[in-house]
Amino acid sequence: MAITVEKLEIARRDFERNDANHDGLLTADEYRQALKGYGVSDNTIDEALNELDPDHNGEITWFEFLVDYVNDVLGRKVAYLQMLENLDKTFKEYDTNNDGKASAIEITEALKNQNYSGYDIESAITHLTQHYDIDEDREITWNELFISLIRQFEH
Ligand SMILES: [Ca+2]
Ligand SMILES: [Ca+2]
Ligand SMILES: [Ca+2]
Ligand SMILES: [Ca+2]
Repeated sequence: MAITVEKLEIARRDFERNDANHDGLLTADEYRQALKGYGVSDNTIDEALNELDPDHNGEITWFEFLVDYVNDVLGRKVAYLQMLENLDKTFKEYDTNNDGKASAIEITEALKNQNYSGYDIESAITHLTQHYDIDEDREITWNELFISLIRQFEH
């Protein structure tokens, strides 16, 4: 099974639905309450929490949730936290207006600011959009970048 933008959006909605106080973090209690509503046993919930919260601080971040979700879907350990954090950092360098999308213009600006000295910027943009812009709208979203990264490990 492959990871798609749609699947990531569904996972995000699951996360947000379980996050009862909408603070962007899933506490163990919030998760427990949500799963109890589905009749899941305490043991199963404990096991799930163990995997979802690898640093055992009682809070599940979106990244922790996503790592677990992706590895579950793929059936092996492909995603890990450090990977998501690095990707997030890179993405933010490109998405300068912070709207969740890196446009061709933003990428051009970012490359110029980095004194990009590889092949010319236009081919760099073409390369980036060919590899990461899944829906070909000339903007790269965080999800598109993430999926592209994961795909390298799917084969
Ligand atoms: Ca919460
Ligand atoms: Ca945690
Ligand atoms: Ca942007
Ligand atoms: Ca796109």
